[in-house]
Amino acid sequence: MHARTLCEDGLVQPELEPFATRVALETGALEPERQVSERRLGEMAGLYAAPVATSSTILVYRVSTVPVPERSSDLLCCTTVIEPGLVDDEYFMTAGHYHAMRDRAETYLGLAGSGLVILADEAGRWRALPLRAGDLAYIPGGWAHRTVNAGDDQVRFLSTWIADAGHDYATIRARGFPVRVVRRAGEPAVVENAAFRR
Ligand code: S6P
Ligand code: ZN
Repeated sequence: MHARTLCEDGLVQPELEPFATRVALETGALEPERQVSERRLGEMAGLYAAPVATSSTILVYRVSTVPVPERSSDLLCCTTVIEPGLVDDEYFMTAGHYHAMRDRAETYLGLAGSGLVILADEAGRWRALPLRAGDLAYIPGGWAHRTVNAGDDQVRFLSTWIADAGHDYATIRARGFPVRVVRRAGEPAVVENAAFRR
């Protein structure tokens, strides 16, 4: 547990200064921008049903983070911007993960675009939540999560989670999600993932 400093009078001594960050709604960028990572298609080989060239530099998504101490008393926030696109008939998506500390919850607030959050638990149950501007998706502990861009424009969203959660990508890479989101007759469809391993 992270101890707070107590003053002699018993009051909690704050450790951090309050601060403001601007979310540019029209781009998903943070102002000021401090920590940005980009996921390119080649790094996602094996996550899509269709083969992907590991050399592909096509940008799939970008994550901008507000850095804070990674402890249970703080909240991490970031924006994610997923480009529109398809790999064969499968929509562009995030890699997806469980939190390393499985009980850590998270919220996503949709800012733009037409997304779907795919969730799965370790028993193989799955759920799909809409993520458009104004949608708040609540991701309880124990649910792996992946966001899919099921539209023709960027999907942008803000996530907030308990800062010591950590990320377990390996389990998803090994097992996949029970479902995939594909384009059928021009519309998104959630279909069984034949490669899923419980
Ligand atoms: C973090 C949260 C999101 C994702 C981001 C990219 O816990 O769920 O900020 O990190 O959307 O997805 P991924 O699966 O590559 O981390
Ligand atoms: Zn997460």
